[in-house]
Amino acid sequence: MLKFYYNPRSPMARRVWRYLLEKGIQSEPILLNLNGDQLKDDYLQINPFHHVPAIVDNGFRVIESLAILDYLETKYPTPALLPKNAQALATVRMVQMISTNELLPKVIALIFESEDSPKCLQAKHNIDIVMKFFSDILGDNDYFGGRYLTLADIVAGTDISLLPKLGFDFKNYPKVNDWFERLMQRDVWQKTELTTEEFEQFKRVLMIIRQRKMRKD
Ligand SMILES: N[C@@H](CCC(=O)N[C@@H](CS)C(=O)NCC(=O)O)C(=O)O
Repeated sequence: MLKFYYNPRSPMARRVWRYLLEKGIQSEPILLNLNGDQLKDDYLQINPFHHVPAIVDNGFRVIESLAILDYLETKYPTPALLPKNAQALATVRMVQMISTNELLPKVIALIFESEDSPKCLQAKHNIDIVMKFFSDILGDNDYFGGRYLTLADIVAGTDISLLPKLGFDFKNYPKVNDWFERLMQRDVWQKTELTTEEFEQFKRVLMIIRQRKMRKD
């Protein structure tokens, strides 16, 4: 069976977790608490960068959440969560990459930086740019790829879901707001959304990982 190494509070692992649930793909979940268990030799053999998520499928290892999603989507193409149309596919990829490269690092900055610090204000400014971009892309569609859920919604929806927990609402972005509410009505999303307490645990884990990284650097 497909082995899925994850932590339910990690946004990157949550992307894959939600994908597996949306597609109904059976897996053997292997929980890493990220309290040092990701640094043990047996896990470093799977992911030398000691991150979750990772999967091992019949001995084939894949790390990096976006690569895992591509691997699984190719292996389990139905129902399709990647469009075939060139423009829709490019849009889905753009949203995935913008969420990963532009949004998530700024969300993490909001967690670490004190409110009204220059870094926090800059992060909020960049998040606003992403929200405007996402609003334009959504237009009158239900989801980023059109009428149906795609990998773009899973990735961006999972990353964006941290924002309300940090006091950032979407009232200036009604299209993002409607899309987010639509996602949150889905069974899988209701079952897997972080509680306030789980989010506080996630922040503590992030803090520990960050301190370890700063000591190493
Ligand atoms: N680019 C990777 C990043 C994964 C990542 O940063 N995972 C974090 C949790 S969100 C982690 O496992 N950190 C543990 C560590 O750095 O020791 C991906 O998309 O899979």
